[in-house]
Amino acid sequence: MMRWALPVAVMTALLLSPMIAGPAVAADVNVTLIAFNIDWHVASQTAPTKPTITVSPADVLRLRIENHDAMDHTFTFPHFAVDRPLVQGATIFVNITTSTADNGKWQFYCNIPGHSTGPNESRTGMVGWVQVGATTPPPTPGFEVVLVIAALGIVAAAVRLRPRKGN
Ligand SMILES: [Cu+2]
Repeated sequence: MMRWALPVAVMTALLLSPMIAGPAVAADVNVTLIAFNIDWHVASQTAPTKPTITVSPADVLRLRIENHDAMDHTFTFPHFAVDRPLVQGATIFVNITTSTADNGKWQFYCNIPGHSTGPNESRTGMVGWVQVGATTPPPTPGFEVVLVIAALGIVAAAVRLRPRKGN
């Protein structure tokens, strides 16, 4: 009886692991976005321009948006239906609740003429992105099947290699 204990434990762990590693719990993601020198920056006005903010589906992105310029901007984010004025010196707060339906990379910008140009989602100038979910698609279900087959193989090998006592 005891010789089954290890293989059964290994099998159980392998079969349960995809469920244990399942979707992450939704989180609040706090980000300070700064308009400075007619560009967006995260956390600091010296941080790189045209930032990408990454969140997981179902996260709530809590944006604190500060305008450090002596001119007006806007925070305009078509995918999430946000278009807020950001006058000089202002700080505004925008909460964006995401879902799996928002998986992808979405562009925000400033809509003051001359600050950004081009069609939505491919503007240039004062722009940034929010990436919802992984940049690469998650493994297909077929991957889990391969894992289970590998697990069965390991179990079979383990059972065969066990020394037979008292047979
Ligand atoms: Cu602007």
